[in-house]
Amino acid sequence: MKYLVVSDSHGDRQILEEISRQFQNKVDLFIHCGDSELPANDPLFEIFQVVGGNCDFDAGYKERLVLQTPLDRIYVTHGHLSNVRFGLSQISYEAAENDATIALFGHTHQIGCEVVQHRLYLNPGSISQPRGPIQKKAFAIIDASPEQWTIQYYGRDFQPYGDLKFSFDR
Ligand SMILES: [Mn+2]
Repeated sequence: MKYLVVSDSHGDRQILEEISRQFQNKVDLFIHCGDSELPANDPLFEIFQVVGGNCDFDAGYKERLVLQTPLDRIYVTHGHLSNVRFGLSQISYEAAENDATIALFGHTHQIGCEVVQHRLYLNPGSISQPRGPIQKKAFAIIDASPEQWTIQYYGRDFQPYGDLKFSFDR
């Protein structure tokens, strides 16, 4: 199963539209981790499962989502409510409470993924305003199998970044 994850587009609606068009029928799930700065009833969110971020003021957004797939239970939150700037301890409690195999978040605009105690934590970075040591505008696709997660980060040209591919055993 493939899950496409994007975050922190900050008003850049067009790239979300392009991503959804480019990857329709190629992934099983589109997820936006917040700070889209779009209205919560934007038609794009019939495609993307979305949460609200600290820059989303529309009351129609949920703060957290739990998505069930045949292989995973995916916890999604923007991250500001889980203090992800200060590490993953709080989000790990929330993910554990929800029996999640994957925790997705954004907020820091920094690309990152790791597996701790059989749970994948992933930040797709920002598709518009990257920060931190890896200055690349990015989104991620998680390819989930029963044994592994393989993560590939992509750029705005829909091409994979050769140096941003990761594989983890479950
Ligand atoms: Mn943001």
